[in-house]
Amino acid sequence: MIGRPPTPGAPRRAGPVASGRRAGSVRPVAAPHVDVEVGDRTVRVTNPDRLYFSARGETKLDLVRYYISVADGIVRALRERPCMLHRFPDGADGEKIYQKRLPAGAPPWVQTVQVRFPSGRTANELCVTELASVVWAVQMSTVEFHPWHSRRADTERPDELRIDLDPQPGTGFEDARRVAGMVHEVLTEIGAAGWPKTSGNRGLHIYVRILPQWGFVQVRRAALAFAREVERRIPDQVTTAWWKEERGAHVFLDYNQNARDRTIRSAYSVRAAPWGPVSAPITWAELPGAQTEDFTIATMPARFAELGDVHAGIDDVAWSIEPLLEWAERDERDRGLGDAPYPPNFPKMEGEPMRVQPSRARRPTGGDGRAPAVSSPPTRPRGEAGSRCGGSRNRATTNPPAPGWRRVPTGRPPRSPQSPTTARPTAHRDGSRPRPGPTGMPVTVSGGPHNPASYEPRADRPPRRGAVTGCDG
Ligand SMILES: [Mn+2]
Repeated sequence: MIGRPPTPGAPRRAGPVASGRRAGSVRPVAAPHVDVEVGDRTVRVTNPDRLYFSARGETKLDLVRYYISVADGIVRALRERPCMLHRFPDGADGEKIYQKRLPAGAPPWVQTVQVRFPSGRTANELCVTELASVVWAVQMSTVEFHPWHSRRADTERPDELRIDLDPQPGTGFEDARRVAGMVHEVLTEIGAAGWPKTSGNRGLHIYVRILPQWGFVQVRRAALAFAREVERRIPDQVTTAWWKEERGAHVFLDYNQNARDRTIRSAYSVRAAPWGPVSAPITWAELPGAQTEDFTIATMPARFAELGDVHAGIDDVAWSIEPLLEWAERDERDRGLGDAPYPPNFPKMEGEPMRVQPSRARRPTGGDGRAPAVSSPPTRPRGEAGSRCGGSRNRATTNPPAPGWRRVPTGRPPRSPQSPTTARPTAHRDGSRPRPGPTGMPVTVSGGPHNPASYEPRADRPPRRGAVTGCDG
């Protein structure tokens, strides 16, 4: 590096090390920090040589380089969303810290968005508006980025419907690929675009941009109706059963990822595993041949340099979830399919069936001394889509193609390709960027109102160390 002018985004080694080590030490001393230029910001990265990924030996600075190499991709995936951080101060093999609140010591240009918890307390979470705040989060030992599916302009109205494909024991990524093909088919029938990406583990995520006009309860309801439709079509491959004991060797469509405060790994986020897998956006054309292990921090920079962000168009058009809410209504009316269980940390929701594991509910007495539970609530008759065999009963009655989701141009300016090393912030730093959704187009969506009674999970605990992670396939 010495003698070369600093290039934007290129790490600059610190000068001679003035450590407190005794003179005469023969041990090589690592640079205590490097200053990384990101646009017009400078981010100091401490412990740049700390081993983060043991399989190939990438360091913390290599992780910084990775995120810089996919600059506008990671910023697009996180932009203006409350973002939970998974931090690994000792590298990906070490302890995990779940970090909701912005870590202390952030530079003034790092932005936040306030979210509210059931207790009434609030937290300021990281709100990425430019690449430098991603790099700063990595400096704070963040490996994984887990954004909300809503944005700062209205955190209570998601603009992203998440279709989460989790292969269950006995199935794998290839099964998820096949199911994704059916997801694509159903989305195409209703005229909506889905954006597939690998999860970084064994599953796939497919995102749909939606108009931010409905609350979390309704977006989750729409996701459940969509999942049940896919399940009806390929019941031997898909399950929507919340209880693991009922899922069998199927790909689980996790509708609960659309609940409030549920977050999953973003596009371009690394997963904390020794080989540094990445949640990789792919195209539908690539899907049949895609191998999840092909996408790592070692391979993604070249892919991104060649193809750019294959999800670059994701914000261009948003859809109404009305057709899916109609499916939900029809499921309830004609098939007796009501709501499905929420994750355990949620309060009991209106219309939710009894949240008890079916095998426990069948026991004559509960182990906790409570009255014996009945086997099934009226809104969830046996044979519904939540059970393995329920789907096949309804196989012949798939929903007819909807007239098409309403396409609404978002009025965004045309995209311009950016070179990773000269990436500029893709959003206004004052947060004045127009929110996703219609701008200047008459929109006549008469969708359901935001449910004011939307609950919040108990999520305001301090960060846990080494806790067991949630569901991801
Ligand atoms: Mn998953």
